[in-house]
Amino acid sequence: MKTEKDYDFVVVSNRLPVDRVVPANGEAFWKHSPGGLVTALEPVMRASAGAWIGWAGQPDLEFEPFYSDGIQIVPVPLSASDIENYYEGFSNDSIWPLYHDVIASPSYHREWWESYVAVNQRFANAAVEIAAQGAVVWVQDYQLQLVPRMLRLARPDLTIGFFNHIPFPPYGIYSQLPWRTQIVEGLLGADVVGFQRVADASNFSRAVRRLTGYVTKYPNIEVPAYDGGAPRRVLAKAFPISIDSQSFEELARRPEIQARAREIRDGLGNPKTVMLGVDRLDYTKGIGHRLKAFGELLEEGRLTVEDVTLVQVASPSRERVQAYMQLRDEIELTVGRINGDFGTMSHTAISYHHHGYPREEMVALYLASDIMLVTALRDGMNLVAKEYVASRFDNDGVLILSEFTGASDELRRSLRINPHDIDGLKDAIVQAIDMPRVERQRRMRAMRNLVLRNNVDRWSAGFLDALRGVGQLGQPDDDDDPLGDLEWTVERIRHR
Ligand code: GDG
Repeated sequence: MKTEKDYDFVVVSNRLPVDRVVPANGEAFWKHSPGGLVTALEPVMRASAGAWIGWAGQPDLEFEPFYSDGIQIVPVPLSASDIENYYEGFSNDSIWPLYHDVIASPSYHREWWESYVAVNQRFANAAVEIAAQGAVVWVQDYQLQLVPRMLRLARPDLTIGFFNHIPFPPYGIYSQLPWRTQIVEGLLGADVVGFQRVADASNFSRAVRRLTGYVTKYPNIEVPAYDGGAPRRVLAKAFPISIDSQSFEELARRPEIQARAREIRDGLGNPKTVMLGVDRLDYTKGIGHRLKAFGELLEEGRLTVEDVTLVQVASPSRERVQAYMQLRDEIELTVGRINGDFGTMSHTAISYHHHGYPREEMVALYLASDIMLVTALRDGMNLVAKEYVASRFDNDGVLILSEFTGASDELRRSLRINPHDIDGLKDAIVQAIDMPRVERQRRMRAMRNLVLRNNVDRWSAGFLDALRGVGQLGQPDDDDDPLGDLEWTVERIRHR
């Protein structure tokens, strides 16, 4: 390992990009987990002495830093109590439901908050220890919102970025949070605070104005210096995340994956239409709404199980959090009812899978499906929608996409739906089934152009460019945003 304070580019995220695998009778080893973020950041890491700080995924274990595929990995230990309070508690039972428009009720507990502060400090300290003078530190996501300020206080020489993968809620909702000012101040320690959608960035700016009175002009926020010097300018704007589009297309073009897609359709009894849902089993994903729409279409005889099958992959998630246990029961009860009511000896209505699958199998499923159903009630981006599009090199398939996802800002040629409007959702399903091939292809082609161009490399390059730019810019970044200009003027008058 290099000596301390030697890393020019440091990523800090709750989870490391490696998993520790412990075989039943063998020695534990580290497995690289090839998520989109890792794929996008690997080249940057390799080119510029990079390190990744995060939790290894197992409680009460301490690991020495090590190299994995050219990345310096720096594990941060979490105890069972940290996991209960900081992770399952404050992150996943306070912030997650609050930031997703209180679809489920957030719980607030002071001991969870205390643990969140302590664990954030631990992650910040790890970065303080290894970041070189003037290094770039990029902090990821809602579990670590206090880290930017902690870093700036300890190491004013650093350039600090933060990216929020989930939505940032409107002020009326955000203001519930007992620690709302501390979180906003925590984020404002960064030079660039990135969000998925313009709406998230403007919700954040509004929260800043309301809670701190700092002057904002989208996408800039003027923040007083901690040492009483000249104010800093923080850039808070949208950087919609994407996927490694080319690798999805490349997988989809493999003959063995196409053969597997045909096998999947055969296994389902070759219905005319295969519909697909792929989600972590999470209450934000609107799985119940999609089941309700499908169940009603079968009940009304507008669809039959001989013609249409729904494949639902619900990958296990946060299984120790109460709301997730309850959701699983509800979904599985509904699936059982629909299958019991409408299934025949030869055809099931819903092919339901509570598993995670290898990426190859996911791509085969994308290819095997005529319709992809994304009915999230609120979703930062929704990568599944983009993966479906990237995989369809045949320019076929229809994407039904909730307007409450970040992806719907870009994928305008999908069939955009409001998942709360069950009749509208049912009509969209029928429209997708009946859509002529020419129209399917026209829509898919347009969406593919976009997803292949705006891939995750472009996303990370855009964010890092903005981050490198902040130190040097003399002028505010003037995005063409008339509402922002108006707010800026109003704020100016107020601050006179
Ligand atoms: C958060 C935000 C934002 C799922 N099941 C399997 C599997 N997956 C993969 C999908 C996709 C990823 O997991 C899920 O990404 P999403 O974007 O759909 O949703 P979240 O997990 O909630 O992610 C979200 C994202 O962060 C990125 O910023 O878009 O809004 O909530 O890549 O393919 N992959 C495999 N097997 C599975 O069974 N291999």
